[in-house]
Amino acid sequence: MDYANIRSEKIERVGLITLDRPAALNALNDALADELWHALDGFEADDGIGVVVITGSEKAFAAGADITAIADYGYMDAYKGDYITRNWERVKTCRKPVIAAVAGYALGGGCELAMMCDMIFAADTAKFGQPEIKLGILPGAGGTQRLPRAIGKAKAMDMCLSARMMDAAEAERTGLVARVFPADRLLDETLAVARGIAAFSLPVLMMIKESINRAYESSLQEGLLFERRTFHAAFSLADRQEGMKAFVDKRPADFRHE
Ligand code: DAK
Repeated sequence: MDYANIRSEKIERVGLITLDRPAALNALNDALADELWHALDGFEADDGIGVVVITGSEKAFAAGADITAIADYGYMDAYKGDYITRNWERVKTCRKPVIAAVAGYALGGGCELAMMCDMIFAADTAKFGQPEIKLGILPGAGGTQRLPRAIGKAKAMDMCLSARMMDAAEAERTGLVARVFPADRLLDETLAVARGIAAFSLPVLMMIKESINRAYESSLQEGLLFERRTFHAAFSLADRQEGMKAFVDKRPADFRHE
């Protein structure tokens, strides 16, 4: 597939996807969503990839859904066309870790896309917001659900009701963002972290991701049981033997992702 709205590349064991619609501040339309889906499918199927990074430009991660594309939508266009659900949410089902590297605007669907990722690294220029209220709609790709889980009810209400933006420092303080870097270092720093993570055992990374996500979907007891069973399963891995043997031998582990 030739991409017109994203760029996709492999950097060692990291799959890097760059949203690339600069004229519209990476506003998310169907074509971009289809390409993102395709690129994620490819990285998911590729044993040589351990982590995916999604980034945008210096000015915008993504300024939201493409408003010009949906301005004339009626209910039936959205409902029958299964708008958002049809092609936006592949990142949510990705089993490998996905990091959003956000500089500039992450608004509306852009903020929601970043929140679908497993963690967000931000440039000190990043601005997060759910300004849909200004357009006469509400967040529709998870904003009202993921934002309160990330930053609590009070701040989520404030952002969604008032349409105000949150800067990188506040986003880190409130837990929306995992790390903040100077804007000119964002991608290098993110890729360095991603490379480090990707060197660990892929099946264990996937188990950790699945276990942490369980914390949002189950009671503490059920989550702990899931974690324990998964932990037991990890003892079947060659990588588990290698990791412990390497520690005993006082050498770096050489994980084979099996
Ligand atoms: N859509 C389309 N074009 C956009 C855009 C967007 N979201 N954001 C920016 N652009 C375009 C601008 O129109 C402009 O194009 P030209 O005039 O040059 O042709 C170009 O990008 C540069 O933007 P500005 O000239 O406005 O740049 P500024 O630096 O002055 O301002 C800004 C940057 C990000 C503050 C401003 O562009 C802005 O406020 N943009 C809109 C942000 C926004 O409202 N985002 C939320 C979009 S609504 C649904 C589920 C989810 C959603 C919808 C439905 N269902 C389940 C049904 C999601 C909705 C949203 O995300």
